[in-house]
Amino acid sequence: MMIINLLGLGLIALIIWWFWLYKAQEIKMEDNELLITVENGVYSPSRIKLPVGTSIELTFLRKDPSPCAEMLLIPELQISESLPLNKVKRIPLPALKPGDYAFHCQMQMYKGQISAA
Ligand SMILES: [Cu+2]
Repeated sequence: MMIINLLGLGLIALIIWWFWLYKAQEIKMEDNELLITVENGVYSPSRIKLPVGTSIELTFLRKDPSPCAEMLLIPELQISESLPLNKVKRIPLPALKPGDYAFHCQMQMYKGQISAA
């Protein structure tokens, strides 16, 4: 009985997660910009391709309440920003040179990479 209840809860969680993911992708398409969510230990998407030489704004939505997820660092670009919980934060990037730029939280538990080409 207990196991069946747990399975049911797991299924509900999966459905919520699935629908949330779908919604996030929809926002991205609609605004024609990139929304990066911060949740469950990952940035999604975590690998981002950007064109060289244009200034672009990254949009972050942090859903993870842990303090670890708060800071967003892009060391090569001297970017260090705090992400408010459940609010969209826009971070303008300078025009990029070709190369890879890592971004991560303070303790590097969340990790992502921007590739400019
Ligand atoms: Cu962290």
